[in-house]
Amino acid sequence: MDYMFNRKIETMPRDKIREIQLKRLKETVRRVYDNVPFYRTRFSELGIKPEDIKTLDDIHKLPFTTKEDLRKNMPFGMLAVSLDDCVELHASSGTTGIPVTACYTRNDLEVWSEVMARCLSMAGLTKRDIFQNPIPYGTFTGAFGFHYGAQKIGALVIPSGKGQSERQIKLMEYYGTTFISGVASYAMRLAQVAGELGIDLHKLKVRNGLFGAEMFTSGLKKRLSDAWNMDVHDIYGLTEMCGPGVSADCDQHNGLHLWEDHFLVECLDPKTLEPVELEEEGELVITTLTKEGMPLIRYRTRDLARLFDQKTCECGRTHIKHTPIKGRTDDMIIIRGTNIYPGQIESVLMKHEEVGGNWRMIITTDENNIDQLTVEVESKKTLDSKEREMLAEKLKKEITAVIVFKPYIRILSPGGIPETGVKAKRVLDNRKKV
Ligand code: DLL
Repeated sequence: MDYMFNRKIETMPRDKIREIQLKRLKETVRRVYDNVPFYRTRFSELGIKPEDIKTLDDIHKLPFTTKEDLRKNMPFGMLAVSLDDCVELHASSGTTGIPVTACYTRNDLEVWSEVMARCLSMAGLTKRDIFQNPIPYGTFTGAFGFHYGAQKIGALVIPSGKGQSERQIKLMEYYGTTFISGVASYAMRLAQVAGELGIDLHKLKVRNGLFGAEMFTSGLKKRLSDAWNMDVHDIYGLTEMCGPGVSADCDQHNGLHLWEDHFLVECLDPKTLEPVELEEEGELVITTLTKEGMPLIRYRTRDLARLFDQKTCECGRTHIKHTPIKGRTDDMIIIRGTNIYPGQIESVLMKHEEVGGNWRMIITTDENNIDQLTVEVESKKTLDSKEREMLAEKLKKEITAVIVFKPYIRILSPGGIPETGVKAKRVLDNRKKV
C-alpha cells in the first residue's frame, strides 16, 4: 500500500464518509441561505428551506449554480463571509472579461493545502523530494495550490514559475529536481527544449510528475512518461472549488479519487440535469462541503467524466473515483454536423512516434460556405518534405476514420505552434459567424 498523507480520512469506510457529507451539506446549505442573497433568493423561488435537507438524496431539491451566476455576482457578491475574513484571492483567466474570483479564508487555505498534500503524496511526493513548480505564480490557482500542498508534505519547493524554459531545465539539473508539476502541454514543451539543449532527460533526477488544468489523453500521458522517464499522475480541479486538488489518480492509474469529505459530486445528464447511471458519462456537478469564503451549491463544472463503482480501490482509498476528464461540454465542436471533441483527435495523433507534443485544430469556412478543419501538428524532430507528406497522409486517413470527413493536415517543425498562456489552446474556430 502506498504512502498516504491522511490515511484515516483517505481509507474511511463509505458509510462514515456519507455521514460526514450529510452533516457538512446541512451546514453549508444553512451558511449560504443565511449569508448569500443569491442563494436565499434561489431557495425562496424553489420554495425550500435549509431544514428540508434531511438526507444526501435531498440534494436534488437544491438549485444549480452556473458560471453565469458567478459572473453576475463578481467579484464579491457570492461570499458567505465578510471580506475582512478573507486572506487571499484567485481568479480564472477571464477570457470573456469577467474573471471568476474565489476568495479564501484562512481555513479555506488550510483545506486546500490538505487536499493538495493528499494528491501530491498519492503521486509519490515525500519530504525528501525536490519539487519544482513550473506554473505561473499569480491569480491562476495552479502554482499556489501545488506550492502549499508540497510544503505541507515538507518537500523542498522550487517556485520556478512558468517560462524561461531553458532556465527551468538548468534548474532541474542544478538542484537535482525529483518531482515536477503543472500543465501537461508545458511539460511537453520543456522536454522539447531539453532536446534542443542536448540534455538527456533520462539523466535528470525527475521521477514523478503531477499534471492537470487541461484535457490530456492517455496517449499524451504516455508521451510525457516516456520523454521524462517518470510516473505521470493526473490532477483535477477548478478555481470555483479551490483550484487544483479536487481529485487525482492513484498508482492504479485507472481513475481519479475525489475527496468526498470536502466535495460532494454528482454526475448528471447535461441536457436533462437528471443523474446518469453509475459508470455512464455525464457532467460533474460539485457542491463544496467545507468552503467558508465562497461555498457553492451544485456547481455545474461542464466537465465530462464517468463515476465509478464505489468499491475500495486496490490502493486502499475509499473515496469515489472518476475517469479522466474527457473534455468540457462547451469544448464539443460541431463541424459539418459531426460532434467532435479535441480528445478524439489527440488520441489519434499520440499514437504516432513522429508526432511531437503540441497540436491544434483550426476551423474555417471555405468559399462554398463549407466548414473545413485543419489539424496543425508539430513533429518530434525536423522532417524533410517527403517525411512530412507521408506523416500527413497517415494522420489524414486515421482522423477521417474518426470524424467521417477529410481534414487538412499541416505538419510543422518542433516549436512551430505559438505558446498560448497557461493552458494549450487546442481549438481555433475562425468560422464566419452568420
Ligand atoms: O485549471 C486548476 C488546476 C490547476 C487544476 C493546475 C489542475 C492543475 P481553472 O483555470 O479554473 O482551474 O480551470 C478549470 O480546467 O473545469 C476543467 O475543464 C479543466 N481541468 C482542470 N484539471 C483538469 C484535468 C484549474 N486534470 C478547468 N483534466 C476545469 C482535464 C482539467 N481538464
